[in-house]
Amino acid sequence: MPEPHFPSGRVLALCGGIGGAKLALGLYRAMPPEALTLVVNTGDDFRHFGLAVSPDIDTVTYALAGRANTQTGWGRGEESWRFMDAVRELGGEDWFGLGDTDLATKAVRTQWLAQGRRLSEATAMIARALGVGCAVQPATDDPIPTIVETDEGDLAFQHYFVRRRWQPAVRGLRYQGAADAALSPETARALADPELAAIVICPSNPWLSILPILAVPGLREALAASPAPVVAVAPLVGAQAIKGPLAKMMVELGMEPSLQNIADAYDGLLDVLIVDEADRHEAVSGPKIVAAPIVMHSLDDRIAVARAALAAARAERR
Ligand code: FO1
Repeated sequence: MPEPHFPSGRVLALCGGIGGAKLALGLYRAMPPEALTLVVNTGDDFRHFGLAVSPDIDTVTYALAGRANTQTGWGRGEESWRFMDAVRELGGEDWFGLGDTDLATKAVRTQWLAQGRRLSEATAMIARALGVGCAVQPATDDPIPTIVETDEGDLAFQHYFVRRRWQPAVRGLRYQGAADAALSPETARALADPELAAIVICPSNPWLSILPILAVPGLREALAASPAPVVAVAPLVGAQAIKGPLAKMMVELGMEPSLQNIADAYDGLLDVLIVDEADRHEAVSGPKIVAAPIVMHSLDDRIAVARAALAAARAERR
């Protein structure tokens, strides 16, 4: 009988972006969903056409619901684009793609927030409606918009990432409002849960997707104080970002795109860093290094990486 793949007890994972959503789905399929809590980045959130857009929350929710657009990684599959066609015809802003059914998610979230619900509540309602069986939640219900300081000036996150296709050179990042943000009750409870057996940091861009979460007062401290081991999966393979601007951004921030700089970005928080087999001989000081195949193309890849992360956490607990 093979050893169970998850530590008995609860698992809390931090994720954001498209790479993060891949491992989130792997975890969701590798363990009992009711034992999994996904804390998702909201630094990418913004208002567009007056709608409350929470891109990373929707990317993760759609991935777990089996409703994601597998080509782009964001938005819904089986999508139609009549709204965007009409926006273009009217001369409206068409740089951010809102599919017709994805638009419904943004619209109902906007209405529920306007009726006084917290982002956590709206997120849980959408996840439940789409049949997601695990907790999906922001770290805070307060806005923590990421500002990207570039050689073209300060840009709101989506203007940098989508409108300018992450071409401006990054000079710095600010997690605006994070210092005044309060942990959501749901996330505070999940972090304090004595049943917490593993904390997983998904292979997201640390600066864009994980550090905004860690900037919420009390979150980093709770992870450091938790008896549960902290296991991160590297977002770089062989010093190249698998998707998105990570390697480019690291160079612009004056860093070599190395696993050491990824480990250092987490500033002593990691017990284990899982790196790809290709990087098995990479010298990284700080966290314990575990090598495993971490590139995720198929669902089986996602589940295998999740199992590697959970097995690493289980081994660390002994
Ligand atoms: N990313 C893009 O590159 N282009 C888009 O038009 C786009 C639209 C979009 C709509 C809804 C949504 O939930 C996400 C969307 N994203 C789009 C992805 C999103 O901007 C990024 O994935 C995250 O903010 C960063 O990981």
